[in-house]
Amino acid sequence: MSFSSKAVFFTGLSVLTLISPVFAKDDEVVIGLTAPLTGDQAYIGIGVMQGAQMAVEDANAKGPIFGDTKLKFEALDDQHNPTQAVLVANKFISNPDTMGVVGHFNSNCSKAASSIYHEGRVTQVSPASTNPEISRQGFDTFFRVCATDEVQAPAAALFVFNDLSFKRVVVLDDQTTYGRGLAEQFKKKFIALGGEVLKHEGITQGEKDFMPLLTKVKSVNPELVFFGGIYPEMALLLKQSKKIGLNAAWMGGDGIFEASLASLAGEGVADGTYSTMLGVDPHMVPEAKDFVTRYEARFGTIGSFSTYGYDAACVLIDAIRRAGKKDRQAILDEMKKTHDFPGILGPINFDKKGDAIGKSVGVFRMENGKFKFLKEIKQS
Ligand code: ABU
Repeated sequence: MSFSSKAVFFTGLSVLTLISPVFAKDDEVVIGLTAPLTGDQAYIGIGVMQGAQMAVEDANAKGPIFGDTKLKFEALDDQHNPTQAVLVANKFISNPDTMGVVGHFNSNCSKAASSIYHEGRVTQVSPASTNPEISRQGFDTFFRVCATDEVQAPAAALFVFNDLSFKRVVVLDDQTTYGRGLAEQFKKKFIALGGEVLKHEGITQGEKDFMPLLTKVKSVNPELVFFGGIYPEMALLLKQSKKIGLNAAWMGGDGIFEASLASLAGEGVADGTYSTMLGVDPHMVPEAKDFVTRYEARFGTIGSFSTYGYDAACVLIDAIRRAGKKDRQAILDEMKKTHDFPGILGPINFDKKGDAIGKSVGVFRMENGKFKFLKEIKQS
């Protein structure tokens, strides 16, 4: 490992870099990973991290990525906070060894940080940020391996209206980029189908007492409550709705699709909850079997986004391998040429905005504390 003075990077925009310039290591390419690794969303973030980490280890087990160069995995916590996400992105781009980043998990973090990766010409691959606005910002460094909420939310509305035959719903959201966007898209499609939205209210992430809100929800007697948000708040909503005797069904998107929802809500409370997820159960996918088996032997039950972390890292590593050199622009150029990359969740292709093409949505129902697959709705 040697230090190369020619490879000292000064972005001019990163205070971190100006204070402490970082020297490139000739034999190392860093793949960054960022997600919420502490706090109330850590269950899901750590699952993503472990998936991406396994992709890097699998690649290194095959030998150098090119020449004598090996991959190094570096994980940073964005705390699902957009301000922290920008700091993390600046830290990654100021390291001249960083050639790509898997992240962020949360759409508000991906949206805030994507201009930083663009400025540093670092390829960003989100495993999970589903808000459609992120890729409309026009940053050519942004990619994602998941469907967007323009696919997920209408699929949820179709399921509620046609399969469950519910026509009267309440919509709640956590007022984040993801939660609000998902709720709005769900509402739009549900109304277009002929359904009635009795109420649409916002909550705040971190809030603990939803009793006054749920009392209002109960007063309009909905058949179902749709929540655009993440599992910690969903668990409290379920728990408190049971307490006040709100008998509506509940549904959310991929943000609530986390095994710990059951334990956080309390025994049996989350049973019957519907959720969409960005694909089918990975245990059903033959191409994912080897990864799932190895993951579960090492870390325990697979996280809901671990396969996405793995696929996001693998498609990035493939671009680095094809570029054959430590050059951010060359890697980005290769990333744009990705064609039918064999991801464990199916072929990966990107449109011009960096959005994944052809990804489906799965619908699940929690039974005995586990999400059980019900049906797949394909992207049209
Ligand atoms: N899509 C799941 C939750 C993460 C986000 O998009 O904010």
